Parts: sequence; structure tokens; C-alpha cells
Amino acid sequence: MIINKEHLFEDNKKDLKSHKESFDFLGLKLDNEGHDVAKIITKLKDFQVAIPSWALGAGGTRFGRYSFYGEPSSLDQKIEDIGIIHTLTQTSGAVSLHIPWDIPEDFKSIKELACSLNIKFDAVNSNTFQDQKGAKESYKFGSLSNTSKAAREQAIQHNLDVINIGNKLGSKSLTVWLADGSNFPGQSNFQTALQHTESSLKSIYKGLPDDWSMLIEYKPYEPNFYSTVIQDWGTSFMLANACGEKAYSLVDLGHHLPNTNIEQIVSILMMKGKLGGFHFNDSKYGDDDLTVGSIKPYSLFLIFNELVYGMRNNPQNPNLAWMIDASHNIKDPLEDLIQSLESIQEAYAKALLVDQDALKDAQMNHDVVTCQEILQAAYRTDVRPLIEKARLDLGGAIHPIKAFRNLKVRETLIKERGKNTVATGL
Ligand code: PSV
Ligand code: MN
Ligand code: MN
Repeated sequence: MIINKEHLFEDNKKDLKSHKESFDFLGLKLDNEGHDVAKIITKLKDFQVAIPSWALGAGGTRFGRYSFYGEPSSLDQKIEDIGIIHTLTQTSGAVSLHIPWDIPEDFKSIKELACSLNIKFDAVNSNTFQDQKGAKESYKFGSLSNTSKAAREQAIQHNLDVINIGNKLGSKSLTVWLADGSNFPGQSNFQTALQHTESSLKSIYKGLPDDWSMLIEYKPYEPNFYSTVIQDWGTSFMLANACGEKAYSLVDLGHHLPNTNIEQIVSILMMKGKLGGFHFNDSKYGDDDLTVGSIKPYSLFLIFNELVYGMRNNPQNPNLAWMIDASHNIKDPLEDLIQSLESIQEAYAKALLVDQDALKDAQMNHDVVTCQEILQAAYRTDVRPLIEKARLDLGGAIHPIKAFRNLKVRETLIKERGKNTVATGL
């Protein structure tokens, strides 16, 4: 292990005094306002976000990829990297695998490694958007929606294989994201494509263990630029309902057309008990996969406000599978993920500060100004001392990015792995 709690204990020392001062100041203020600070901190400690196995290396665009020194080149190394982030932040205690990019060679040893780092196996992701070596059928014209029965059957079998792999690791959910769609008007029949998709998903659903769930992701465009079969939350919701009670919609923040009211989608899905998973990222234009909270932090807060409302008021909705789904093109992937985790926790902590009772009263009185004041009072609170406290209590770093640099984590990784490693996957 490159870093451990003892390293962080030492590194935290110089920041302890100023952390304590700001925490005491904020704690007193929140206490006076009637907040249960200890309860908020417990909630922050319990909040764990999965890191996808494909996010530990430098990403890229179709114009090029600039690799980052010391990137992981095996699943073991990817899990070790998540271990580093988790040691620092204490909030990334899970990994989400993409199959076949990251099939474990030795299940026992990978489970032991993850367990030693306190990392659980979250949702497993299938891949029917690329043709695999030696595969009989091509997904060029679709997978679960393909007009070719043989291609559909191959894609269904792949998803069943992924469930089987996940089962051996202790995963409890399968995430299905399909690239299926069409690039030109007339290329495909919308109704046939959706019917095929529904019946393929039902076949996969049949193979789902009792305690598993199936998460159906939607996305309006890309790689198909005229139509996508599962284009929006309505389509995903329809398919989840058709499959059964263990099937849910998954919201990826980047998978919406500009200005979509994502918080309203989240709210309604939770009311219907059908929000199963969540992929965090941020975007300016489309599925940009930027660092969470880097572009639209207020939107993220409003989304968390609905998530918190739903977690309190919608027992019909299951616990959510949280995951970061971002790409790191120019930043150190580990630093970028740490920044994302910090933004997620910030938005969550701020949402926990919203006075829901006062908001309800203001809504009942049609006092629009007060409604806005309540939300913005929470949003404008600098909650970072609460997050620092949650991390510190668990043995993490007061300032994870600073500690990452002080402890020369990247330099050590480069020494250990060399300069020329390339992560597999995207
Ligand atoms: C493609 O848009 C994508 O980013 C989806 O969000 C999936 O979750 C991810 O790839 C992995 O399949
Ligand atoms: Mn996603
Ligand atoms: Mn995406």
C-alpha cells in the first residue's frame, strides 16, 4: 500500500488546527439553526460512491489520447488505485467493473485484494457496443435491438455471462447501456427496434438472481446520431416496468439534451420507486464526462435536494447504486476523481441542510421568494468543514488532493509502474 492511515495521520497534523476552528464555527452556526450536525456527518460517512474500472487511466476523445504516467495496466492495479482514493477520501468504497474489459483472471485473489482495501463490487456493466475478438455476430447495427436474431441472442448471452461474473464477486446489479440506434432517417424501424430491445431485456431479466437488480441506462444520442433506442427516461422507465420489479432506470447526468430538468426526472422516478442507479459527471454541451461539479454545481445541488427528499419520503424506491462516470483527458485521473468525490459530498451535505418543513410551508403559502431563500441558504453554506470532519473521523485526509501531492502518490506510482503503462478499456 502506497499510503495508509498512519501517513495521513502525520500529514493531517498541520491542518488540524484550522480544520477544528472552521468546524467549530460552522457546527455552532448549524446547531443554532436547529440542524443535527452529528447526524449529517454520519450520513456523509455512510455515503459511498463506486469508481468504474475504466476511469483510472487517462481517457481520450476520438481526436487522440494523452496518456498519463503511472497508469494502471491490470485490474489489480486499478483496484489498488481505488484503494488509494478510498484511503484519502473514505468515500469510494466500491468498484464497478466493465466486462469484458476487466474480467478477473483469479476471482479469489481479486476478491481478497478488494476486501483488504475495503472495496466492494458494485454494479457490473455489460458491453454490447463493441465487437469482441472472435465474436460470431457484429453489433454494428445493434445488439439487443438488432433485426438479426443471432446478434440479439449473442448480446443476451453476453449479459447473462456478465451476471455470472458479477455473482462470483458479490455484485448485486447489472447495468445495461446500449449504443443501439440509427444514424440516418429510415435506417431502422423505431417500433421494431424497441420491441426487440424489450424482449431481449426480458430474457436477461429472467436470468437475474432474486437479490439482483437490473439498471437500464438511457442516452439521447451518440454513437448513433439520428436515433437511440433507449433515448430518455420515459423509454427506460417503460422498459423497466415491462421487465418487472427488479428492473430500474439509471440516470447518468450527461445523458440529457441541454437544459433538461434532471432533478424533476429524479424526483418522479423515485416517487414511482424506479430509480435504481446514478452516474455522476458534469457537462457543458453533451455527454462531456467532465469532473462532477466543475460546470453546474447549483444543478448538482438541486438534483441532490430531490435525491435527499426521495431517500426520506419514498421508501418504495431502493437504495441507489452511485457511480462516477467521468473521463479524465488532461488531469491526473486520481486527482480528478478526488475532485468529483468532493463535489458529490458537498452537494449532498448542502442538500441535507435544506429545511424541508419550512420549504413545504413556503410552498403551501405560495411564498416563492422564501422557497428560493431556503434552497439558496443551504447552497451558499460552505459545508467543507463537515466533509473534512467525516473524512478525519474515518482516518482519511483533511485535504485529499494536498495529501495526494504531499505524499507523492503519483511519483511513487510512476516509480513502481514506469512511464509507459496504458490502461485497458476506453
Ligand atoms: C457511454 O455514454 C457511457 O459513458 C455510458 O454512460 C455508460 O455508463 C458507460 O459508457 C459505460 O458503458
Ligand atoms: Mn453512464
Ligand atoms: Mn456516457
